[in-house]
Amino acid sequence: MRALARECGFELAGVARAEPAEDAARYRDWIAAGNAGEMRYLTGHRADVRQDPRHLLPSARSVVCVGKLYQTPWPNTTQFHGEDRGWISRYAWGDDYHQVMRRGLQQLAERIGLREYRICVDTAPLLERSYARLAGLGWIGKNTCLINQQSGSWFFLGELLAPIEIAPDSPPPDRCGTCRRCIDACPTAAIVPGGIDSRLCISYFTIERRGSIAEEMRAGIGPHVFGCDICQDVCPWNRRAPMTADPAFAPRHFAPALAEMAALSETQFRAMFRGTPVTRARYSGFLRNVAIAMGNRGLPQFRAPLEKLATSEDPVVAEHARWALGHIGHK
Ligand code: B12
Ligand code: SF4
Ligand code: SF4
Repeated sequence: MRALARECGFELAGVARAEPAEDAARYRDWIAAGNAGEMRYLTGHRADVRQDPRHLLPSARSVVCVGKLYQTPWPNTTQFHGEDRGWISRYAWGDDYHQVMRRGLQQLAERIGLREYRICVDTAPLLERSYARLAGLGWIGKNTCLINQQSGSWFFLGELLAPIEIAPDSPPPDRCGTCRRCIDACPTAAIVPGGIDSRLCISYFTIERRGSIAEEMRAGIGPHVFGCDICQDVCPWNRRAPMTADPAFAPRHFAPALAEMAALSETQFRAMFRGTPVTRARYSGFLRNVAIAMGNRGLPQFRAPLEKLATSEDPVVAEHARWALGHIGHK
């Protein structure tokens, strides 16, 4: 199975039984504590479906879990200091992984000879990290990412639910030990005892959150305009993480000039980020993020582009630009 998966572009692969995951209660507790914020696709009926993969494919006997590296030889957030630039998180520098993973999983299903199967990549109601851990792909770190001893955590997950019995793998030991670098480095203290409190996480604000972002949370977002990598950048297991061999993840835009981003029309935004995950923020959310990043950078040259954004017809963008104008020159 691992050899076949490798031929389909997946560096990591393993198998778990298609049964309720042993750590499913953690998910229920996480939701009950309000940690999902406004991500409604995680709560209600979708939360119940997550408890058992057979809700997604009743005949499923095995969950084939795969991992695909996306690390490229480009700087980490923690090593980059372009004052006039915003930061896009590593996973969004190249092609949208959903399509790349799906293509590979489709090939894998064909190689195995499956006629009935279900592909899951991120959006399906499946506890991807739980099954990947059970399938031996890694342990769940304190930053909640799945970490592999040789490959670190810069990899995406995908699954093939299959109606055939395949010998399952077993989970590796937890190798975080006494380390707590991710907890200490998180600028918004979003790593809490039950996992990530999305209501505090920069990734949630800049990707998932629609509309206004509470004023008290804006400073913590720093220069991030899409996603956040800090809790992975500081992880010692990522120091020697291998690079992806897939040209799909070659960086297109990683630290764009904020003034140029603020001036993009909606058509230009779509053209620039077409086929990358960044479009998920939508034009309005992206300009809102750019305004916050400019306010946090505080450079005088951002005054003119922010004044223009403050006249936007979009009330959210206009309000965030006014807030940012109040922070220009303060640094
Ligand atoms: C919602 C979501 C988010 C939310 C919430 C994140 C979170 N940590 O819960 C937000 C928007 C914040 C987010 C951010 C990111 N995400 Co996200 N996200 C998801 C999504 C859709 C669901 C995750 C979820 O169910 N969360 C709820 C919690 C309770 O579930 P969980 O963290 O998976 O925990 C389960 C198990 O891990 C286990 N568990 C947790 N802790 C422990 C500890 C031990 C000891 C044990 C035994 C078990 C255990 O219990 C839980 C199940 O009950 C998944 C895809 C999917 N369908 O699973 C992608 C996914 C987790 N995201 C991913 C990525 C890449 C990211 C970002 C790096 C993107 C970015 N650069 O901004 C950040 C990372 C932030 C972080 N530190 O987690 C990848 C992670 C790959 C990996 N190697 O781990 C996934 C798997 C998508 C994919 N298919 O590749 N994400
Ligand atoms: S992604 Fe960023 S904000 Fe979210 S937990 Fe990690 S370091 Fe904190
Ligand atoms: S930084 Fe340390 S505690 Fe956090 S996930 Fe990595 S090894 Fe674990």
